[in-house]
Amino acid sequence: MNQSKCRVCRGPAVIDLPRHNANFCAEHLQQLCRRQVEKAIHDHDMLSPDDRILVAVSGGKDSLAVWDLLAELGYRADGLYIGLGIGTYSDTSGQYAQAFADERELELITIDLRETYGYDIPTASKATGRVPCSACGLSKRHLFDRAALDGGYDVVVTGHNLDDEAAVLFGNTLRWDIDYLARQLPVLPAAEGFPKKVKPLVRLTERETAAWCIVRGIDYLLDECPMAHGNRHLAYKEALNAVEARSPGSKAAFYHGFIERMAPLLADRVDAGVELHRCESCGSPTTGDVCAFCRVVATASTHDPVPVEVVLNKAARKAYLAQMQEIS
Ligand code: Q46
Ligand code: ZN
Ligand code: ZN
Repeated sequence: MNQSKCRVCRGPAVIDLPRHNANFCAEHLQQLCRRQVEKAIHDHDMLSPDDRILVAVSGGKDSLAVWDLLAELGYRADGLYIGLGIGTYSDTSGQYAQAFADERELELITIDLRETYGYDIPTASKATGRVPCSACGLSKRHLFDRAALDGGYDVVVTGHNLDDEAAVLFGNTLRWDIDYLARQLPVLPAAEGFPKKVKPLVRLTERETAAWCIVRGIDYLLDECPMAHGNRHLAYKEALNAVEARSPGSKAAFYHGFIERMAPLLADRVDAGVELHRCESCGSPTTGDVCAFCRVVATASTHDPVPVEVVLNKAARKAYLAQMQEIS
């Protein structure tokens, strides 16, 4: 950006942040990001210095930024990457995750769905009739929970940022989905069979985490998952960005206002869950006899492999093929 000055040191700025009504140089952008993450951790009692942390790593900017920030702040954090088998997106994202871990000598655990469980996300979607993100979300949740409990980790960290959380909140509010709203918290405490889960980036926007990666020299996968194309979540983000452009700070006020003033009023809905028992097959908590993950494995692992293009909708397929052409 031309000639604008850092609010803190008056040196040349690298980014303007209208919601802070200020510009920042690379050093003071990092200071701002660190402080926002420390504040989120402190205000919501997310982490203790001795915690063993497992970071859900996708190879995108948010998961690498949160891993980098936690390591920098002195936390003991390992990563877990799950190979979802979503065409070239998965191949490339795995390489970014591994390169990041190798460069910083951090421990990255990798689970490949096809190697270990005999299926991938496109096949699971086709075989079970679930939309890809549903098969994917339940697989990831199960495997992160499992890996955290089996590996003796105290907490699972995800890289959800302010834009992600505000978009989900917007969707839940549009539908007045009270049960989802009640559970939309930056910390989910541990429960029988579930590890504690936290989101330390809830005070940073997507643009700020991308800027963190750039000034820290972190290479991350720019492409979105092809399955995300056209989903409602992106439409909510665009709508909130339009409001934010007119009125900087609205996104943060919307999300943090909810967490501070509205979420406490819904607290009694959080525990109003159903009774859980152990899955007959894997022992994880479930409402039925066999958990949803084991049912997906049983159905998808016996199905012929389905290429990613088959389960993309028309617009997503077009975008995916264009992206493949660019790569080759
Ligand atoms: S990876 Fe999986 Fe996301 Fe791709 S299939 Fe959907 S849920 S969009 S975070
Ligand atoms: Zn500065
Ligand atoms: Zn199970």
